[in-house]
Amino acid sequence: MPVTLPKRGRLITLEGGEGAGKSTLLRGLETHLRGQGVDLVVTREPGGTAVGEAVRGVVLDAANNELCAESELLLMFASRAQLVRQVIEPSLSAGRWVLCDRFTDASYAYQGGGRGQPVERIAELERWAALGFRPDVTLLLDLPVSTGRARAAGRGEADRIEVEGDAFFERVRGTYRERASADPARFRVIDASAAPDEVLAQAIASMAGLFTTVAS
Ligand code: Z5A
Repeated sequence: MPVTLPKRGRLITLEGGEGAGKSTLLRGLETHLRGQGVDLVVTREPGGTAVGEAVRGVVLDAANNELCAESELLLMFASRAQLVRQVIEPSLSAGRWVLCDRFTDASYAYQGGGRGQPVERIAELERWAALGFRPDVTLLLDLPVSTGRARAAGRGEADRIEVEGDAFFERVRGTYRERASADPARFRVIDASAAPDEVLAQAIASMAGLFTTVAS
């Protein structure tokens, strides 16, 4: 069935804890959205630009265990500042849609909830470095920490953040859920413990409203 696409593109982000199934869902959504005629840019954080990918290498390298929480937060926003200016803003202005694996909510969840960095400092960085960009829709893949960690365990060596304990990931999950409750117009909470096909179906159903939006 033909759909109406808005003139300005839409920013859709995927969030969730470790092993939540974001990469799996991203592949399914990409196929679905392209099938709907959406001109789509798929990207990720940290990363998505040459500078951002270099930053990703630094923040995830388990050998960098001396990296302090403040540097970690600033590096996430250094990557984001590049992505917003080089990829997100130009794409949306050109009417392209952007599907991004993680965005600023991850900084609130991991650096705020997980590491205890002050929320007001993250909010200031969001306004300044990320130009206040907020996604049109954020799909939060929610599942128990133990389930996600069990899925991720089979993947080989843990990165610098994955070595954290369950208490860290419980705080991350709690922060995501609080943010979703506080902004139900933007967040769609998906039961990520369901089978992959069902997770994709939930995500597609939750985004139906985006297509019927009249050009703006
Ligand atoms: N980070 C941060 O701290 N602050 C920030 O601002 C940003 C990021 C932007 C890298 O993120 C790290 O950066 C991340 C947060 C931090 N650290 N941690 N931990 P990432 O998104 O690139 O990496 P990740 O969080 O480690 O994602 P992941 O573990 O790769 O998970 P995923 O992409 O959500 O899952 P997946 O690869 O699709 O699936 C994992 C496994 O489960 C795989 O074997 C699948 O086949 C399986 N799977 C997937 N879906 C299902 C379902 N539905 N049922 C059963 N099995 C499934």
